[in-house]
Amino acid sequence: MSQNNPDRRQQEDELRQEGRLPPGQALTVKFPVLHYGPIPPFDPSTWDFRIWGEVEKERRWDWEAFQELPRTKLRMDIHCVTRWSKADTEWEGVSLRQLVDQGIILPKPEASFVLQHCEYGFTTNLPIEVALADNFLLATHYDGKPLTPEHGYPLRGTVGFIPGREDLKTVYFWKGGKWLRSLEFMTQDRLGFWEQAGYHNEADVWSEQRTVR
Ligand SMILES: Nc1nc2c(c(=O)[nH]1)N[C@H]1C(S)=C(S)[C@@H](COP(=O)(O)O)O[C@H]1N2
Ligand SMILES: [Mo]
Repeated sequence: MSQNNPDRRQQEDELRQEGRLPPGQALTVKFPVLHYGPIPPFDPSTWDFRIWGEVEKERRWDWEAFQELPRTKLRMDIHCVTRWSKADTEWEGVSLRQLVDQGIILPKPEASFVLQHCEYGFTTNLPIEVALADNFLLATHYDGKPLTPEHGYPLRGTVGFIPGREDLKTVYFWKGGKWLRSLEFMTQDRLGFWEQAGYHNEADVWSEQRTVR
């Protein structure tokens, strides 16, 4: 579909009228792929997911055990700093909030930031209150199907805007790490990969916190 097709324009106008299109963004009906470096292979026999750092007890799940964690569905609008937005994206996976609520993860009281660690050393950081909000998910599925390799299979962080939830901070989509392998809870903030490259640490979509230079 071309970016100028009339359906897309109409959807974009509707979204804007509903107050769901942040400044400087355009609606896309595609799902662009954006990342640095190659797509990592997945081997379920060696894959694991870990929680570590400022937690009462570090946790580790292999691929099989990870499937047993409580699951959640989440519908959001996602906003990429490169100015495309995608409405009503459907995700499924594990809610960090729920893992904490159920005592499966116990952050220490002094834990204030969460760093997503991905394959090949990619990282991205969030304040703990953003990582524990309803609009952040450890996603295994998109649109009812397992993630495709280029979108982060088997696991990625995902973050976006839930219509009506203006109370939640909404950050650009780069704050969702593809090929996610662990979460490090931290007392101090540490910049992730794109944040070190000059992307804005806060990344609020409504105030266009895109870059710092
Ligand atoms: N591991 C990894 N995750 C990443 C990135 C990356 O370079 N490596 N780029 C981020 C950026 S800049 C964006 S915009 C989104 C894009 O996700 P998509 O390719 O599924 O659209 O992934 C984010 N997650
Ligand atoms: Mo991006």
